[in-house]
Amino acid sequence: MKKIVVMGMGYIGLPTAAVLANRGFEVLGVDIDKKKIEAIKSGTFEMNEPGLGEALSSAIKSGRLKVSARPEEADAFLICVPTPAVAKGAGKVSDLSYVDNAAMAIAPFLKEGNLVVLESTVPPRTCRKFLIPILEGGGLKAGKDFHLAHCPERVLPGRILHEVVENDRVIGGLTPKCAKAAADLYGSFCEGTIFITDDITAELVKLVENSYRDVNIAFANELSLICREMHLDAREVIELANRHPRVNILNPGPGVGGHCIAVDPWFIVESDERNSKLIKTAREVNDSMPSNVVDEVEVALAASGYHPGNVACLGVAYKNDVEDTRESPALEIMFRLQKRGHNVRAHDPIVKECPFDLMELEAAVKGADLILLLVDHTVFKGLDLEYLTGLMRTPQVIDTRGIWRKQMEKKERYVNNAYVFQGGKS
Ligand code: SAJ
Repeated sequence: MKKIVVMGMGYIGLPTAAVLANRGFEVLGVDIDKKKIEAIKSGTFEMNEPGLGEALSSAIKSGRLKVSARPEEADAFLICVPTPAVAKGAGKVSDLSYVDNAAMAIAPFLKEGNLVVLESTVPPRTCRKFLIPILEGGGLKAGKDFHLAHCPERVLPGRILHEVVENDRVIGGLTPKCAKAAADLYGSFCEGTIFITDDITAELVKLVENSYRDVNIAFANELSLICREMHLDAREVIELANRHPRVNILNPGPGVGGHCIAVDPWFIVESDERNSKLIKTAREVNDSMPSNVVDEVEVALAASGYHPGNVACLGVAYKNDVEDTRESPALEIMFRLQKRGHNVRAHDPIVKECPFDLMELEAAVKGADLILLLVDHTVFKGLDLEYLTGLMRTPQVIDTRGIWRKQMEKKERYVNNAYVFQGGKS
């Protein structure tokens, strides 16, 4: 196998294309965003993912990675396009329009013996019910004339370049021969173990992984709400419970964001709502967290006498040390605060663009009535709260991630489930 077309130059497709090119494959990266294509070609495309810049520039320089708005004939096609969830009733369902477009674009170029791999996360049976009918539009039969497999991506943003190579992979083939063809390709660049199964099992495995994490985060978040009612420190309760050899509770926070964990559980609910009560409830618990944080802010500001007040929001990304703001609970909280009349000041040294004007740290904090820590970026951990609160009109801090517990130890009082720090000159 020599030539590979990667459909979608996003968080998964772009690093995968760079890794494949650097391993000696001839790769064509395809994206509908022409501006992005031009930026990748000219070497000006930037994504805050460690190691990606170097991998990309060496792939482009070698001439083995090319990019284009249209696919062409190849030996293998990897589909790495987004599969967002869209609102339906009280929940959400998958939007497969990008998979549809990618498959339509590939179909005319499919030849006998080709391999098509779907990496995008999808509801069970999508390969069979949705993808195959489109790909077979050109007259070739899946599993007979061309190979089809689902190989869900599992990389963690912030560690993508490592994990794309090191992680174990689950490969679900439409037939054992399809699985073998895909395993041969992934075996050429994956250092983890490759596990072979059928396509429907692979589709569900991916959803189960992210739902497992969502349910576990929801448990931590639910505990934080219970502790708030009891005026207890949720993080201390969790830390102590985690001393048990078979207990490992995750961290409560302002909600669950990103394009995976906040989305994928809905695909299970969409497939079997009757039996996915726990998964659905976990989504609801995690989705309720932003409004809980807003309530905490309201209580603190009301107590300070400045209501509406100036709120310095630290962190806009969906999680620590990434620039991605998709489904970010921080943004949801900021919009809600703005709607209630508060003056929201946004600071995030990693995020490049967001719907709020990004300010320097001191400008955001000066004259503020509350610092609201929303993301546990590493750079925030060492900030000096004594100094920052000295710049404020009302020296209060709510730390929704628990990164400043040590600094707050002596000064905290609890307002609901967050640490409220009354700093300044006291
Ligand atoms: N979060 C908490 N508390 C925690 C852990 C996370 O509130 O204890 C929050 C984060 O702040 C963030 C959200 O959850 O808002 C999700 O972050 P994450 O680090 O758990 O996961 P993602 O979305 O960045 O990546 C996940 C990973 N899946 C699993 O760990 C099972 C990754 O391996 C997948 O490849 C990725 O989803 C994906 O693309 O599906």
